[in-house]
Amino acid sequence: MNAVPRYGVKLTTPAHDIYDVLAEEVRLLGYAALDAGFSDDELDAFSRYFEDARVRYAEDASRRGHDLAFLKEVDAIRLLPVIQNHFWSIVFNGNLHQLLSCLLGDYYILNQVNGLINRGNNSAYHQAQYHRDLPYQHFTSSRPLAINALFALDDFTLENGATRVIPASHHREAFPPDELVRKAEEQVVVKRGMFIILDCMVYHAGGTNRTSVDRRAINHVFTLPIIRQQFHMPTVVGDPTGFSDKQKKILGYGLEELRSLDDWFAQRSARAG
Ligand SMILES: O=C(O)CCC(=O)C(=O)O
Repeated sequence: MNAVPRYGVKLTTPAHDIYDVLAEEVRLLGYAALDAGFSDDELDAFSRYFEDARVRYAEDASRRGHDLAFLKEVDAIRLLPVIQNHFWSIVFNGNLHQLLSCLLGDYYILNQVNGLINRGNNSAYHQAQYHRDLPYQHFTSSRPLAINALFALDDFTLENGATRVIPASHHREAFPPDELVRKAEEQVVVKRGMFIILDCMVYHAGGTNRTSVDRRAINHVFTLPIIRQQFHMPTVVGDPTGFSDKQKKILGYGLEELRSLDDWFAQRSARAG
């Protein structure tokens, strides 16, 4: 293909494959879409597992005496893969991790993973308010600190409330004026089976679902290991048998804070050995 015409350009960002291109799209605009590569049969199965997890999660919460409606938690299934372990194959999707390693390097951890339900018939949806995934933070960084891989379990359409983003807003500290938000916001329409990859500092929100059918998604926040996990994954996952060393590292095994000087010296001697 012919190069894009330009002049006065001495420096360009190299791109060796599609992942380099997508990574630069996330750096520049704050978001990009990535195909996870699942078949229709696999996506149908995820859809059934999700509904199963949704029922079990609500029953379990009620058995423990928690009222999800009172807690404003009806839109979320926290720790979805812990409830239904088929979802680990989305957490550890190969295409996703190829892109994450371009964006976050060779050490990043899973901060949170939630099933999300944007219910139909114009229902209120907690995620429909603009936010950053590192909320309350107002700084910019030269590289991403955290990435949200939002997996579309259903097609995201204009009618069912596809995710809205304010492109490039991760490059600014403050939330833009409302007039600009209305002018600049983009709605990201994707087919089921795609991830929307978001720099966690780009402002984004779900849309209103004007159809009668729920729009379901799974968010996966991955961060540099300097950021505390929402859930301490090694504790909630428990026995890590069945996870590879790389997967255990992503789950945050081996990251525990040191509790004593003896812990410090033990760590030093393991590294020296
Ligand atoms: O439901 C959506 O489209 C947006 C989800 C969201 O805002 C999030 O995962 O932080």
